[in-house]
Amino acid sequence: MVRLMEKQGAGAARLVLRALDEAGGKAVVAESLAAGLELTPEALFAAVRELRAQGYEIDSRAGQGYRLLSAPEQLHPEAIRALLSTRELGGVIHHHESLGSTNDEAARLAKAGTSTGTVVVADRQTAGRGRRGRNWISPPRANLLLSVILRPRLPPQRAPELVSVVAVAGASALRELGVPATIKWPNDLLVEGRKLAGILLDLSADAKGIHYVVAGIGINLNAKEEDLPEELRPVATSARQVVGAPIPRAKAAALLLNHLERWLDRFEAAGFAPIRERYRELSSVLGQPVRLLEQDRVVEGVAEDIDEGGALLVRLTDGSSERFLSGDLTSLRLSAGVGGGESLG
Ligand code: BT5
Repeated sequence: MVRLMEKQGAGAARLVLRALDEAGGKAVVAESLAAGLELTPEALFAAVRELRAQGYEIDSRAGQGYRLLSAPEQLHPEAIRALLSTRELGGVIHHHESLGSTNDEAARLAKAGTSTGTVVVADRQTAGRGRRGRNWISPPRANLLLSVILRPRLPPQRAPELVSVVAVAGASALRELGVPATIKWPNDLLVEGRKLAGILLDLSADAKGIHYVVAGIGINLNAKEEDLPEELRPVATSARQVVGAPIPRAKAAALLLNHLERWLDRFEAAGFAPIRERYRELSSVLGQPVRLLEQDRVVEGVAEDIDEGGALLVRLTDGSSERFLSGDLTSLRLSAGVGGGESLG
């Protein structure tokens, strides 16, 4: 009885939370939960009440038991803004529980003249986009789905360099969160050869210049392996899987924007050279044998370098060297065969 008494209060709430979290969104019958945790029914009820007061959404239905629906960590604009150290990025933040695509919403806002640096985040996307009609898949409320409106003073043909700026910023933010992310040219962030994040830039420009760029990034923060479709499980990972603890989404969003603004400032002040230098250090493919799919063409060779325009230089098997601005890359050593990278197109 003494042991049961000790487990009341905050300690019991933690135990219940862990058990519900481990159940992975499935209901746990109250009696077995109480018995498994050695709690009295009253202590269990009090623990659930305590968790709800903390903002956990816990569903309870007669006969079915308790089910953890969501954790209190929210992606509210105020939570992100509290952690920002930017001048321009995140000045306005729009948060949506559900959107088709944050990139589409940001493009709509950009077209309507919304200020540079405006951010769109969503808990869930119903039509999340990768490149060339591919999908970006993300379980609700687990990850970061973020787009930001930029209006760089650049000739449109230099816009692909921005993909590298975002990639370097994304990897830097993840590193600050304890995730040793590397870049797979040009727009994937990897850990141990598995895809952790993807970047998608949508550009609106004419011959005179860029109207706007929407820089979108999807980062697997808290997704568990079983949250992803089976075909992605061997090739994808999340920050939580790497560090072994949930990652606060608002903090990740703020870090990303902080790093992005710093790298954009450097890009504006000194051009692509400093970006290129960091990109090369963070690259997971340089020096590696690769297969590159560009439109209908497949080439194999060694990824030699990133040039001063963000293009990949590949030494082909016949000894010649070729420059690629876009394509899907597979590292023949890492064998992380998820849709590789492509610049704007
Ligand atoms: C990308 O395309 O990697 C760019 C993804 C950009 C997503 C963000 S989320 C916020 C913003 N709003 C949007 O609508 N999009 C952006 P690509 O290189 O084409 O890779 C797509 C491929 O990655 C898919 O075909 C899958 O194989 C794989 N994939 C999809 N979801 C994934 C995930 N959660 N984790 C790892 N790989 C994934």
